[in-house]
Amino acid sequence: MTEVNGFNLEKLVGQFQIVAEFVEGHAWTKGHINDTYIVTCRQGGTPIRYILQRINHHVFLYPELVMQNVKMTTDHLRKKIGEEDKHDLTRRTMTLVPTRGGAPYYRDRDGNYWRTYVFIERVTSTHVAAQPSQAGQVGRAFGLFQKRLADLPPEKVQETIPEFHNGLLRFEALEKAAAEDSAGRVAGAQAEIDFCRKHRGIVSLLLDAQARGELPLRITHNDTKIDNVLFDSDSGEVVCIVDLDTVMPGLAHYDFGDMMRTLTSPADEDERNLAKVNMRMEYFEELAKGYLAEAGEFLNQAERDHLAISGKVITLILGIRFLTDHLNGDSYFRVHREGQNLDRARVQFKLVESMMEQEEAMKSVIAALS
Ligand code: GN1
Ligand code: MG
Repeated sequence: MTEVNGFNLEKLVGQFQIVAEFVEGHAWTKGHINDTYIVTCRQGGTPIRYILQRINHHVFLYPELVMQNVKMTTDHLRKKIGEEDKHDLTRRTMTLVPTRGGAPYYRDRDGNYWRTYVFIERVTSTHVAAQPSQAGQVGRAFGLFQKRLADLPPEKVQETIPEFHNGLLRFEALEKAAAEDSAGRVAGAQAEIDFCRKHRGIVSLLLDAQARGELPLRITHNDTKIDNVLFDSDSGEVVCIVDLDTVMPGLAHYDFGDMMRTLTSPADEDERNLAKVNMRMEYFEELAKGYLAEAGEFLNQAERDHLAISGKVITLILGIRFLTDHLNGDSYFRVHREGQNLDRARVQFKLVESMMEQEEAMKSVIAALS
């Protein structure tokens, strides 16, 4: 199709430095925030695919800054990865296609921000780890990601969504949504709201340690769910880390915690059968081993000591965010059915419980690896 969701994809890709004829494009609907299209063009008789994305400028209020970060991060990673091995560079890093004028994004007449990436071929993605070794691979990949970005001057990386992982502010937003009850959903979510209130102390554990000066700011990915990792279709090895929109100064724990959330649970983020949701220790062990194999080189002792609790912090914060959005009438996270954000929140809360039950064992795993 040329026209999708009212956007002329042929005209849009024509804004970028693509020397090829447009063949077709279609929507890819998995992300919760941006609109993504897969576009096929033909160059010299060979089909070539691109990712065309419309940045959600209600979530990312300064898309220019997001793109400045993405450009700097991808350039830096390409240089680093290329120094090790030049083979397949446009598969192992995200590659932006500039506009005809050389900019990293195109702004249309309605004020939408568009960008184009080289499509990475022969890869698969998933939202649940298939075996513990896959959790280990992803842990290692994000450890390496942080390590490769460690020499990027933090002050040059913009905080594109300020206070993104500030659990206290997220909690306040939940209380506000509960008080307003704008969508009339509070009565149906009372148990979940109570859960958040009961565990309120968890959301500030990392902030407190940071305030005590124990946890330094690093450049982090901030959205390390397994969905954001591409695996080679043949070998199953990690090929590339994607979704660099939230690369910002942050705590290493934001990345590790979100990996715990998505790599240790056997269930989808919106699974309705909560009996399926739990933190699996053998996945955690491999994840920790893989991550520390790279990040162990730069983490300080306090950072290591807080790894085991980072999962419950990040998972609770995300649960609070899903619940808040449910109460607000689903204005932030895209939903495909009614109640999906409440289901997502419930999964997170079940995982938090499972992580709390196994906390001592997780701490022992980390201690043994340090
Ligand atoms: C959102 O859009 P996507 O899927 O990359 C969200 C993350 C959440 C994630 C949960 C900018 O990411 O923070 O962890 O959903 N991104 C933003 O699946 O809010
Ligand atoms: Mg994201």
